[in-house]
Amino acid sequence: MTAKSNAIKEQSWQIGNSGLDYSMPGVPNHRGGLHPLTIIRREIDEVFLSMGFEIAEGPDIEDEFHNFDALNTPADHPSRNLADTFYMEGGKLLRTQTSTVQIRVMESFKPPIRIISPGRCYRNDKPDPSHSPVFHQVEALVVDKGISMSDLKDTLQSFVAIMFGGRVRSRIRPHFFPFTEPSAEMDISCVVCGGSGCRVCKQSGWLEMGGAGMVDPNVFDTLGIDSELYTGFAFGLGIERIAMLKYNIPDMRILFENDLRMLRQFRGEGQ
Ligand code: 2U9
Repeated sequence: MTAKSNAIKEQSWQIGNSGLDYSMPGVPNHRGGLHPLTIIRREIDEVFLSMGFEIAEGPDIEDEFHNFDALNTPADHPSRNLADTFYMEGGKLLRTQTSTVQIRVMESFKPPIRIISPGRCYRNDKPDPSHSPVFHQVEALVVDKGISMSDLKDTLQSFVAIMFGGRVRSRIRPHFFPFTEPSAEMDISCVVCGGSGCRVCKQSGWLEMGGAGMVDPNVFDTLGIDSELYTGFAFGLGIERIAMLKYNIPDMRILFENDLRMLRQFRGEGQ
C-alpha cells in the first residue's frame, strides 16, 4: 500500500460526511468565444497593421464640430437631421461615423498620417436586414505629399484580396460625399457567384462595400494642414457587411441579438 492510498483511506470518512465522490470526473468548464464582429474587426486590424497603418480610437460621444463641421458637412445637410442623428443634451451627439477620430488625429499630429479607426457608430435607423441603429465601421485615412486616387485603389485592392481571397476584384464608381472630392462608392465582385450574377448580388455581379475619396481640401484648411502641399485618401467600410458576407449571415439584426445558438457556432474561432 503506497503512502498516497493510505492517506486517501484515512480521509474516506470525509468523503462520506461531505456527500462528495472525489472519484467523479470534473464538470467541464465551458469556454466562451469571440463575437463574429470582434473576429472580423481583429482580422481587419491585422490586415491594415501589415500594410503599415496605425490604429486610432476616439470617443463615441462627440460634438458637431468633429462629426459634421470639420467634415465639410453643410449646416442644412440631411445627415444632421434629428431623424438621422442621435443628439444628446448640451449639444453632444453619438458619432455617426468614425471620421471623427481622423479629425482628432489631424488636430494633434502632422502628416504623414496613415491610420484606420475601427469603432461603433450610431444612426437613427429602424432595424431591418441591412440597418441597425448601432453598427461598426472602419475608416482609413492616409495623408502625405503626392497621395493620389491610385494609392486609394491599390490599398483597397490589397485589403480585398487579403480579406476575401485573391480572386475577388474591386471597382470604384463616382459618388458624392461632403468630406471627399472626388468621391466614390466601392464594390467588390460577388463573393458568392464570382461575378456571373446570383440572388446575393441581385444578378449584378457586384456587392457594395463602402465609400471612399480624396480628402476635400476644405477639411485640411479647417485643421491647418497645408492643402497645397498635402493630399490624402480616405475610405469607410461597414464591419457588419463584411461579417455578413464572410459568414453568410442574411440579416444584420442576427449580429445584435446574442442568440447563443448563433454565437456558439463561432466558439474557438479567431482566438
Ligand atoms: C476624413 C475625410 C474623409 C471617409 C469616408 C465614406 C466615404 C463612407 C460609409 C461606409 C459604410 C459609412 O459605415 S458606413 O455606412 N463610409 O461612405 N467614408 S469617404 O472619408 C473621410 C474620413 C475622414 C478626415
